[in-house]
Amino acid sequence: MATDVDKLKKQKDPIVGHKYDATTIKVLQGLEAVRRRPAMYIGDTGQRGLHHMVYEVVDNSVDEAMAGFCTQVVVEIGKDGSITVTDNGRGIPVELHPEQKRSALEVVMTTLHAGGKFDHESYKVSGGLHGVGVSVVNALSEWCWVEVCRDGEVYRQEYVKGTAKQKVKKIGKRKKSGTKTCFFPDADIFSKIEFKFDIIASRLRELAFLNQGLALVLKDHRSDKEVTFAYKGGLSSFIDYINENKTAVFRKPIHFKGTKDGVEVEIALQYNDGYSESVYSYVNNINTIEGGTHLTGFRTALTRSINNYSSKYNLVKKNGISLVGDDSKEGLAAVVSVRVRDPQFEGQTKTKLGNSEVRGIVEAITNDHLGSFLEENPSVGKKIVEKLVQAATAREAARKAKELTRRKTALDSAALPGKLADCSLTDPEECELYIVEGDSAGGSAKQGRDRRYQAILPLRGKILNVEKARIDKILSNNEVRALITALGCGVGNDFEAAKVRYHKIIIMTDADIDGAHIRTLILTFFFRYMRDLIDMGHIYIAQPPLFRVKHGKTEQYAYSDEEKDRIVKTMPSTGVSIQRYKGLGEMNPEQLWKTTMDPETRTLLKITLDDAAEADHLFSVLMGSEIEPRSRFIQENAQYVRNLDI
Ligand code: 0RA
Repeated sequence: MATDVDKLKKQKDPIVGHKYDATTIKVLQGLEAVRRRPAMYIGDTGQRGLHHMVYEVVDNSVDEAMAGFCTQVVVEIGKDGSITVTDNGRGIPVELHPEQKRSALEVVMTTLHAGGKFDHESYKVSGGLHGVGVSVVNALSEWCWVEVCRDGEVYRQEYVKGTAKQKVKKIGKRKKSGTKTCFFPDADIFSKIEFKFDIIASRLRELAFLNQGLALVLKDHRSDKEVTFAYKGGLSSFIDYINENKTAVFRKPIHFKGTKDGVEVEIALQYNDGYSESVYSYVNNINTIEGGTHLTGFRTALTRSINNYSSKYNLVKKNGISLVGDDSKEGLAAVVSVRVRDPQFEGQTKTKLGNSEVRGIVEAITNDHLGSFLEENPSVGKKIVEKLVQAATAREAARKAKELTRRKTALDSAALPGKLADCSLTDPEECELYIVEGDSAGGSAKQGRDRRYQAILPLRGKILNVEKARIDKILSNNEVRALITALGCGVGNDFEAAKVRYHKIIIMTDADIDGAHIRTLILTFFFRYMRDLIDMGHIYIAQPPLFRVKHGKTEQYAYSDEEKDRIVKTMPSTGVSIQRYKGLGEMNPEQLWKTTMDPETRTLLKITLDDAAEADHLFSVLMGSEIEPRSRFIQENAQYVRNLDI
């Protein structure tokens, strides 16, 4: 296949309409590299990468806001499926770039890592997926245009697959400054071009929390949906959102900011009466899923401040209990956001902050603020200590419960649960575990499976709602215990994802409300207690068919209403029978194998978590104890719930 450079060489009059010189070649080589290996720049060419294109453009406007020059960013999904991002910042500079002899705008849009004076270089991240630059978006777009309002003029330039169609043109006058970027991703690069409102919305919401006062608007012209995210409270609002469905231990989140050696630190936290922790950390607006030095600094200081406070006022000894680091996690909702000039990212997914100096800075700022906060707000201090003493007491009870279960049935793989029909192979890589709703479907699955590599664990009825119970109670639930034992990777402090006995863990429930509920319960359990299994891509959802369409001897299965209609249309109108499956139990073992379990023909949905804070909120609303927000949420977000529930 001819590259753009090759094509250009063959043409007397280059497509860009510019002089064909060294700069042009370099630019085209850069863009060509991006188009040849898009995944290196935006992660992948599926849904994730597609949406990353939007984030990349939005991030540039948010950077302008961070610099103090922009208050609003509007993202529009066009009827044609394009994306337009408009901000009211200073506008990308358009003057001639001294070395490149081209407009700065053109340099920013067409050269990789243009950087420097005309880009927001300061907080940019090298090597990561963020901050690769808007030129990458341009290179991966079928078409793109930018309009810049500066000094009373409107400038415009258009591009095709990353190359400028002509020089920057003046096209009109306008007093207010700003930048508008519109692009349509290239169908040669992306597998499917369909932007999802909910995915973009949750990133904009997150950015609005992280950038106090900045308004981010999302308009969908396909459906006329529109939302504005703007939070006066910033991280405090983020905490309110996380704790929306929970009962806070004290009313207002603790919220503080500080700067040291050029590192800006902002933290908000609050305790709720739940048992799990929801802690999110960010570096330059990027979610550091694997944590890092900023989070370590925060945790150390949190435990230290509370311990100092409780020992100074003798709040713990009275109860004959001592607090350890883990106790300060129970019911903790916290967001730690730092801005670092030259962040180093480490870890498997390059989302772990490595800069060692940040640890001490966050620790010092947290000690300082939390120390004086507790002194000045003794009633809050007392409530926190009470909460943590409860946690310590439960920790002791859990230890006893775990010991008990270990003695009775052993939570390790030595004694597998009686209901488990294990597979004969033992290499986890090859093995699958089907978690099946109900004994009867479990029976069909056992008969229908390939017993060499497929194991079946039937769960009877609903498993315990882990959002409402502490670990000791969860561990005494038979269904949960059978699951933990079958998986073989332990739980809580003993959890080790690497020990899991199956690399595909497939949840197979009925296609009805109960099935959806059970599926969510199981997913919640994985999310709260075996999160790594989700992150490592081990958790799947089986897709049983909804219909069987039969005509004479031919029978076909449909997985959606539309598919059923399509199949029916291909058949003569007489003698067609349609069976709607209400449960897995209505299929015989052979049908279950053919439609849902045979790797050759089945469809599995892999559970991924791009936005843990959003998932956390969703799980807590769906499974938490407050009924009112749950029903309101389900009404308002039926679409999104379906997405998550899949
Ligand atoms: C650097 C300098 C200046 C503006 C920007 C970057 C800028 C970039 C983007 C990208 C999207 N929106 C943006 N808004 C502004 C201007 C420097 C000056 O005017 O003195």
